[in-house]
Amino acid sequence: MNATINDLAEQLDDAMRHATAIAQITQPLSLEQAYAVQAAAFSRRLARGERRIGIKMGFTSLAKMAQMGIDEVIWGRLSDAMLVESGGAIALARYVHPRAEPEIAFRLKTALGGTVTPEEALAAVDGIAPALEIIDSRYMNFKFSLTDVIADNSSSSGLVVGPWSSPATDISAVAIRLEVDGDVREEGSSTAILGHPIHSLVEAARLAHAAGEPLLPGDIVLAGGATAAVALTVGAHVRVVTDTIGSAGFTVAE
Ligand code: OOG
Ligand code: MG
Repeated sequence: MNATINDLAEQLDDAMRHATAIAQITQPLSLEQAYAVQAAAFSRRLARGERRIGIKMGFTSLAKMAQMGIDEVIWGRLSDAMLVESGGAIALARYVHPRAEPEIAFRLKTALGGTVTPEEALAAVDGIAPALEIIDSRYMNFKFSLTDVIADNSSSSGLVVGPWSSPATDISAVAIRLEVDGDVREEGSSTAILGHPIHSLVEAARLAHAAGEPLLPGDIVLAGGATAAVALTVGAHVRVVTDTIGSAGFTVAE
């Protein structure tokens, strides 16, 4: 018998809470059903007292598409429990097999939803920051199909946000490095994110609106990894370093 949307949501939520990997979903899911599983799993977090703080975009760069073998833009939901203070630490044991990737974050001052131009999207922004996303697939070996990863909140597990810059800042070609213990592990540019990160916000506005959850004032939108992600190990000091909008980082504890 096929598992229901709620069963799948419970399995993924349990895998997340217990940091234990599960098998990929065997039954075919439509994109709509996969997002319904994601929404149901996120509702369980909200029922435990977590608060929605925005959304993350995925597979908005060729580097990420190539690393994971998926070339469709996806999104996931962010909660306050996923926020890690810049300079703070995470406990590796709370994740299955976490990775980090360097991103650009937008913070909104006004609601945004539906079909918008890049100019309209930018007019809703009150801050732009360098960020790290901590991704952690709840599936064994970090292997998944498009619908698997969507159901699993697009692997979203944490975010670290650096200093906020003015929305007037030129982010068309920000040099972005991912460093571990001071060594450059990945290098890229904000241009890698759909040609310009604002295009990711345009997509976010469209997708969130289509899901009946338009972006709200105060929301954070992660534009997607500019480079491939790196696996986290105990003791690692992970940083996103940019040439023009600062840096952010965290440490991996046991
Ligand atoms: C899926 C999430 C992709 C990004 O920034 O492209 C993503 C994954 O790689 O596990 O967050
Ligand atoms: Mg990401």
